[in-house]
Amino acid sequence: MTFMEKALSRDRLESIDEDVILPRRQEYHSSPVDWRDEVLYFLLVDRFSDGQERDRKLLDRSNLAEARPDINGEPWSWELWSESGSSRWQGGSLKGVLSKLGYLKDLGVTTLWLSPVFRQRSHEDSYHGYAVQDFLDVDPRFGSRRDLTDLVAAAHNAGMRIILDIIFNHSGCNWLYPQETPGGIHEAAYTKERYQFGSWRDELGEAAEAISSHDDGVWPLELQDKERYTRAGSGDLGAGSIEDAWAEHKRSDFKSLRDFNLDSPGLLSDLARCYKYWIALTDCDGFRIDTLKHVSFEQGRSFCGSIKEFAANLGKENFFLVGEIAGGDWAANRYLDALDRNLNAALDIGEMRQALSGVAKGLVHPGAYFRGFRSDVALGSHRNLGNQHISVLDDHDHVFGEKVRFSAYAASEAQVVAGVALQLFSLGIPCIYYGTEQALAGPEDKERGWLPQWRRSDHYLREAMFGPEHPRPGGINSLDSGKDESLPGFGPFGSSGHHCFDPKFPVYRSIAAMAAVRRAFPALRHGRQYLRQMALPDEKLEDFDFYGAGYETRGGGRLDGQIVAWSRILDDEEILCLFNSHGCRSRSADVLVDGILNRTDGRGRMTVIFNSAREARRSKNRSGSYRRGSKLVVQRRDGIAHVEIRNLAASQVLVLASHPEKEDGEVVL
Ligand SMILES: [Ca+2]
Repeated sequence: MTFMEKALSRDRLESIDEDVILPRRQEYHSSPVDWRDEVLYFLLVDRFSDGQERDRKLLDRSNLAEARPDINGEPWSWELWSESGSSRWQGGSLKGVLSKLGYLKDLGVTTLWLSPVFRQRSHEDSYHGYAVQDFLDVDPRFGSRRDLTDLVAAAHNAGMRIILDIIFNHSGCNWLYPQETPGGIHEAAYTKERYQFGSWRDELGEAAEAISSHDDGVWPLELQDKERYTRAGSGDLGAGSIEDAWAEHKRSDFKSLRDFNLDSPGLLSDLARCYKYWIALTDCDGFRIDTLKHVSFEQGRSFCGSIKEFAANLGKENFFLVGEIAGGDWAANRYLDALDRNLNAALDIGEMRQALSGVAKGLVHPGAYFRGFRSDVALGSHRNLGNQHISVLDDHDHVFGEKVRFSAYAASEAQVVAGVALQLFSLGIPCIYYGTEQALAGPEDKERGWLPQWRRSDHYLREAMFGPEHPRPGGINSLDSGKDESLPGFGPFGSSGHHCFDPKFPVYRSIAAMAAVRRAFPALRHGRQYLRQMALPDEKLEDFDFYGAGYETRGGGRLDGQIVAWSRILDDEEILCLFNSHGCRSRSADVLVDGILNRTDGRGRMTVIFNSAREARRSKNRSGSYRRGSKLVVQRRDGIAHVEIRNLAASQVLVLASHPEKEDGEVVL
């Protein structure tokens, strides 16, 4: 019997010391050689799929009214839709994710990052999964441990990988502070000292005399030691220096989630052992580590090093550890330095996410994004390797900026494609947030202004893509199989009962085509990166500006959405990527290319290997040219090698390669 079969044949595990027996000399799925070859996709398990889409219609975006049914005999209510999304489990599951592997593979995704799957408190609506009650079990609302191992096995069979989202900074709100504690029993006021322990919570969240069932308190047993919690209450999660192991942001509870006192003897290795169990059980390929900024460098290094060694000993030499480090690029940089090789990468959730978004929309200077790769700025030297950062256009938190998806204020679907192009073709490991490929955007424009907490609440980033008719019941009844018929499901664009998995949708098709280009050309994954100078057609060539002269002052000092161009160079191959960052006007430019790699005697050519206007089903292709496989002459004037780009449609993406042909002259793709 394999370790997995033996482990699954056991009932739930109660003790790390007694029950967690780890395997040796078993066969495990090996790691990728280089994570830059992967395309990540992050999904919230509760909000992605329940596997029942065949019983629902595909959402018709031209007739959303049809997808807004009466609720209990009353007309559709936006308030109820919003309430459903903010506070209820919608019913997505691990089996649902498994049912969508084909959809994801065809999109070009190679690695799925799942939101945390571990057991949550029974009575709480923590559908996001970050409030763990049992670190050794899967939440029954998501499925079983068997469902998780089935999912990883199926993903591996399909040539895909799975990253689990883990938390070792805190547990769920599994106990209460004593009555009369300043600030209250749930979120006590922060203290530099330590509060007394109050009481464990029972299955309904009330104070319990003792832990007498699986639903009470916290599991496994080792975490029931009261000394293992910091017990400092809930403070400012940004306060203090990240260098200071005892800073307020490190000692504080994460709002109501209970901070672990990682200095407590044996705790760090117990938590590491829990997560080693999940590697051994599921054969997963990496971890995304939540709230890393809230543990000290030393604790982070120790935990990550221990996980890395364990995985390596199972034959997973390159087990991926990516940190969520709030506090901006500078903080992420410090953790990458301090944890060294024990941490592979950081998520670009700070300034870079906003820069990526702004550049794709033509709202900020392209330097805002591309400067982030320079070695003299925070994270620059790490980014220049491309394997230590994960580019993010949207995620479930948006810790910086408004809590609104990129698509919500995009000028068009083509602009969403341009945003993802910037992710897929620039340095780093791209991570697509679920629903981006369907241009999910929260509610439609005319309803946004008045909706409760619009722009401020993260639930508008978290639509249930599978379009449930109703959410689960609230509180402990969420464990039942029933639905709460008094609320609509939190479907996309303010809908319920209609799903949004459309492989014919233009954005989906364009991303799939771009991912294929990324796969075919190593330079797009491993190449050096250079932002390209350009001149507008009516400018002199000596006006070539590092980021395009047209950016600076046209339109009365405002940015004017010009072409953004950058090259990826690997050995003697140059790939020029460009897009028109203007949301509604066409643009032209002369774009500099490498004058040594490309012949400039009139015989040098660059070949179109991708054109988004050709990929999108309904596009009018106003540029009329740049057919895939067509060639542009590399010109030289006043000593400057360049290609002429004319009439690129709004948000149109173009990729040119210097050597796309095989030996027989046939162009790849
Ligand atoms: Ca902490």
